[in-house]
Amino acid sequence: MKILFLILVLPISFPFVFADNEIFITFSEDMNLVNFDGKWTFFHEWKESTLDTIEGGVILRIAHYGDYIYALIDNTVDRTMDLGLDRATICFDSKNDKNFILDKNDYCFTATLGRESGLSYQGGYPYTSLSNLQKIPNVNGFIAIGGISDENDRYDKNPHVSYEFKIPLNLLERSSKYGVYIEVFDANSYSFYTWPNGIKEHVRQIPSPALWGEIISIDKSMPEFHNVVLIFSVLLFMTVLTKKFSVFVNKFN
Ligand SMILES: [Ca+2]
Ligand SMILES: [Ca+2]
Ligand SMILES: [Ca+2]
Repeated sequence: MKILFLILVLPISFPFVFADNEIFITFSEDMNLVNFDGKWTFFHEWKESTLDTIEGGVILRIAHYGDYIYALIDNTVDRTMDLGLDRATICFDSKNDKNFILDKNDYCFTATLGRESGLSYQGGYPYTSLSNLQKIPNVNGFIAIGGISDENDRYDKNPHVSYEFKIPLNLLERSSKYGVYIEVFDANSYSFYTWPNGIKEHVRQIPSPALWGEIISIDKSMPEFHNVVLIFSVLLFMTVLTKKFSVFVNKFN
């Protein structure tokens, strides 16, 4: 059991230093309880998730559970409900290639205020748009929804625009690190809020992945950690059982 204890504890026991353009993503079973209505619905809903600030007044809560990444983007500064226009986009650079343009394993997902169905885009299409993104069919389990906050919001009780996402990890190829870009748009002020800050140069263009930040599962739990522990525990249990059984058999021989 000592070995299992070390495997469980060592990855999270060393001090880590994060740069400004890094987000630490945590494992949270509570994500299973998220009610996808585009807002912080009840007191505990997003409490067990990582907290980051995208840009003054725009909050990100993010976690992973099972086969999905879960994210809440809370735009407390957008109090104008521009239905069908206010939106938030999260982009992932799978394999963290940091290429100059988005490649085939890079994806963007958009949630729009007032729309229950989100949009999915894939990179690697140089002739489709300025960002070489192509709209693709949504995969099973994907959710991206924009909503209007209420008194349950953790950061501001005044009604404002917020977004919830459920993004399938298998589409992104499971990894402990991705390149990430987040963009939040308020149609009323025609303002973009981005993470990392200040990298958006053209209104219709997603910035180059070379400029994006990174999202990191520091305990490596996002790709496979739980399966490894499970397999190891089963093997350990079998070994102990076999040894006990052989002692028992020897006693009666
Ligand atoms: Ca909710
Ligand atoms: Ca707005
Ligand atoms: Ca990539």
